[in-house]
Amino acid sequence: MNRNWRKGGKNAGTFIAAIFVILTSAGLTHGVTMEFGPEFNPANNHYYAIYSTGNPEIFIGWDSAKTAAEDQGGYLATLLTAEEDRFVLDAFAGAITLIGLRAWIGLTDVQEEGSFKWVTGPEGIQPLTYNHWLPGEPNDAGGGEDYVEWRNEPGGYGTNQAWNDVPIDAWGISQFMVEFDTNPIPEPATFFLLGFALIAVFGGYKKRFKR
Ligand SMILES: [Ca+2]
Ligand SMILES: [Ca+2]
Ligand SMILES: [Ca+2]
Repeated sequence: MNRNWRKGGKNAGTFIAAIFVILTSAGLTHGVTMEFGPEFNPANNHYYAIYSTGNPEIFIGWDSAKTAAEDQGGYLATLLTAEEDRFVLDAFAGAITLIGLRAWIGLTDVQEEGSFKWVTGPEGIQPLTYNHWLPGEPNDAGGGEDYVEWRNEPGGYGTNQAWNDVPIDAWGISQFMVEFDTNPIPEPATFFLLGFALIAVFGGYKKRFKR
């Protein structure tokens, strides 16, 4: 009896954990959602998506965005080459035209002022070899701009579609760009297997009441 109870408890724990995995993979536990994408880049087999807080009035800091990107299984995008930069501009051109985008990317000069580095990708810390700054940027305005936004607002500041350094908790940024090495949307087959596993676990959980 005691043993059966323990078995049931363990199965219940597995069941709850499985639900948590589903919620996590759906991005529901962090208050952020995928707004655009994922877009596949055949040049490097990576995927790119714009995530947001879901409300342009609710901002997110660079460090929180970095954590949220990792929680989604990716990282703040690293636009290492002109080709990669061009890809995301083309991929999100529709969204830019529609609403404009201000999204964090994985670039910072927090360790050494003026020396910007990509710090988030699987390639490890990368010095800046290609750049796409807005005219006059990076300007370290007020001496406290160490993190970079990918800023594209047609008709506004950012018409040139490029980068700008801003403070870590910059006012007005509710989006971030996430890069993935594999497709962040599970294939239907994965959902099927997960559902099958849930039924099996739940079946085991119910069984103990019959004994
Ligand atoms: Ca990259
Ligand atoms: Ca700076
Ligand atoms: Ca700036």
